[in-house]
Amino acid sequence: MARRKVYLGLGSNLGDRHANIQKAIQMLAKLKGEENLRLSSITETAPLADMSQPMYLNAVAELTTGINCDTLLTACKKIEKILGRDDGKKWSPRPIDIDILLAGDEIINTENLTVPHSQMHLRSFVLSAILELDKSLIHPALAQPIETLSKRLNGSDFFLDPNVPQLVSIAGLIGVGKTTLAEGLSAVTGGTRIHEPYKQNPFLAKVYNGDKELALDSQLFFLTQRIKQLTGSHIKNGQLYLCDYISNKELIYAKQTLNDSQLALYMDIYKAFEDKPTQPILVIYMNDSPDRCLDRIHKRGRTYEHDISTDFLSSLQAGYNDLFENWNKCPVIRLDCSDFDCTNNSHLKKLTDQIKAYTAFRD
Ligand code: PH2
Ligand code: MG
Ligand code: MG
Repeated sequence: MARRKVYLGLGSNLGDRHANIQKAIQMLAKLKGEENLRLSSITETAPLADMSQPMYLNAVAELTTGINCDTLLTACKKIEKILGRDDGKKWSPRPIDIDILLAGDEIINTENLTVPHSQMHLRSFVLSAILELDKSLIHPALAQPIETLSKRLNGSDFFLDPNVPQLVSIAGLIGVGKTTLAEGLSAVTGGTRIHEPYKQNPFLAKVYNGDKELALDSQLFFLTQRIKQLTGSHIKNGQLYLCDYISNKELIYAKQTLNDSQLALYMDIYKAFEDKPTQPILVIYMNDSPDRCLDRIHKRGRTYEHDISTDFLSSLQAGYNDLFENWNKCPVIRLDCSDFDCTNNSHLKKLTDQIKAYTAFRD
């Protein structure tokens, strides 16, 4: 077949880890027709999934080769064996693991082999090593630049865990379309919707109308509802949920709406319950300008929302941007809503394909 660039992931967490990687590289360089092998820097990483394992060294190698992926996989397995790997249980400590990450724009889904690697987009150490070798690569299955995939992780590493609730939370300004998106995604995926109960909040309209005394009550109502909706036996491991808010937004709103003494009390209560609600495994952060959000707010015509200002929305947006600037709890897909239509089925299907890559949900 035609020569193309193949990226291999190397990982070692047993024996002389550096020597193992060097020996694997020497053997890979001797593969037939291979001339231009390049290696990324080698980084030490914490073991994913099983934290009791020793630390890993990880790196990525770039090969320019015409060897097809089946043959290459056999060659990699042979090298793993020569370097002392036994075929023990999945994800056990090993002198060397060699995975095919990318092979040109090939997409392979067979019993033995998935290319691109099924979890590479969840690992910052893999994506940054690839970017060291080539900044311009596109992930052919996800149809996204590796650089975009890397930004979604903000430097952290994740793995798909089917044994937690598959909670996808949608974040973004009032009027950006979070509820419409949750509904659309739920229709496409069959996932369960979780909706912010703003209508049931008896204080909200009064607070919007300027009653600052009730701002704390309104915040406490939402906080209580978040915990009720996102804890308890109705939230099941492995099930897909599409939630039209992210619990952490409460702090952003609290800082906007509460006075100092209200905020101090609120913070104490918030902190005591912070880790109670189920955490999202993926966030979709919807982005649009405050002006376009304000347009939608006026169109939907909830009377109490009538006096929301662009300034208020801009402050909220700054709060959200701060939140996600340092977010490392799960991947964040940034959705530019100037060219996304939450009611367009082909837009929703494309986004669903991205979501599937970050959750253990399968249809
Ligand atoms: N590989 C795994 C499982 N966990 N963790 C780190 N840090 N690096 C790896 O290469 C790795 C892992 C399965 O191959
Ligand atoms: Mg591996
Ligand atoms: Mg492997």
